[in-house]
Amino acid sequence: MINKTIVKGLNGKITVPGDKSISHRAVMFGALAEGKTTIYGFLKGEDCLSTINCFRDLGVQIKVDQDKVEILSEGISSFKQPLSPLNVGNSGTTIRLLMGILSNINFPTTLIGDSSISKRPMKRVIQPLRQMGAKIEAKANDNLTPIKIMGTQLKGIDYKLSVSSAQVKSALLLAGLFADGITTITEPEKSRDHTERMLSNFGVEVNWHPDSLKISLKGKQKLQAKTISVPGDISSASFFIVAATIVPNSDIIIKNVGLNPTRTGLIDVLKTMGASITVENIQGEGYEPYGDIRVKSAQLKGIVIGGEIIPRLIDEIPILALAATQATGTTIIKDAQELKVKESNRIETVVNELKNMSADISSTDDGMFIKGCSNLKGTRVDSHNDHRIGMMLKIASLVAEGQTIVDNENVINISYPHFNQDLKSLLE
Ligand code: SPQ
Repeated sequence: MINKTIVKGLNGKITVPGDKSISHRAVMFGALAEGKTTIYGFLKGEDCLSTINCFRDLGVQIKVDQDKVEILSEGISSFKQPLSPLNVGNSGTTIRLLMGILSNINFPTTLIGDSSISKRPMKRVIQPLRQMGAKIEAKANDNLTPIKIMGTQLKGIDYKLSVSSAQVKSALLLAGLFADGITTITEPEKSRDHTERMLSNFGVEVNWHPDSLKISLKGKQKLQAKTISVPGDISSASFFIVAATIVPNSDIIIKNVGLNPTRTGLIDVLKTMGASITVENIQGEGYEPYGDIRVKSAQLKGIVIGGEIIPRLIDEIPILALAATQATGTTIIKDAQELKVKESNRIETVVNELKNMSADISSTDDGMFIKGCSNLKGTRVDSHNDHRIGMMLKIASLVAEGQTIVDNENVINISYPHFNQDLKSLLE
């Protein structure tokens, strides 16, 4: 519970936990490679631990230490048939990327998850995998969990995605990696490219360029085990970037944040809205760039957000909506229909919960309208078991009059187990 009257500004330095998308991929690629892969900066959030558990169930040796994760594997051919269904918990990334990997394996598997996963669409992955020859069955007209995969030898395809999705793209690239022939994927807009970058890092030949919408690779390639350092998650940092912007008298530094250009849309948009954000000490060019982000309080102004930038900030829209409630003028978020199929329907949950706090916000079919300079009021709100909604509401409580209680806030452990400690340290 936080009371606005006692919030004097956010000050100090924090280091956010490792990037969730990169942590998942590091475990998967380490399991697919031959030899020992060591991962530093791994995110020990519930989603990434689900990925580890699935690969352990497939017989891969994975050791989780205080500062690193070690994976010992002899590659995909050494995977063993699991004794029970693989449980991905709440993680869309785990289930979709695993579908690509498991379609090539010579034994059957079943994938299940929690109640949120059981509502998320899987047809977008199943359809192209079937075109590659995969034998997959799913509930509700091939769309919902449980997913049953028979396992067979796939063949490469040339496939144009109808929605921009890093998970679909990655699932197909991982399937193509062990298929016969060449797999080529074209996206309508550029989604996050961690898979492409990490494939190159593990020694796979990928025909890819950071500015291109087309990626292709030849099948039957081997991955070489690696040491990987995971930068801080910009999606986790975004909650504090917005908090320091909208809470007066704030000045914070967030260290070692991933700055992959496919993920930095929030910084671009907030700067256009008038935020005071500077990025310093940029390192790691070529692989996954990272640096320190300094944020000071600033008055924002409303803008229109849509088009090709949406995939570059899709997970940051809940916190961006909160920022817009404190901006002057109106903010329109459009072209963001994908929000409806995340851990919750994020158009509905953002609009309803911010409305509960007296924001002037309404939903549209592909986004939301937000009238700014709202005096938010503390009340009882709900995360809807969506980690990003839970964190957005905790930050909303900093600028709301009176007390805010966030129900089901434990879901924050999905991606940011120390969120409350980091927030407290910046408020002290
Ligand atoms: O893994 P999950 O549950 O899908 O997580 C989310 C999130 O907010 O943490 C989405 F709800 O992030 C996705 C993201 O939206 C992670 C991801 C990835 O690692 O490949 C890609 C994005 O989804 P998409 O639509 O591009 O496939």
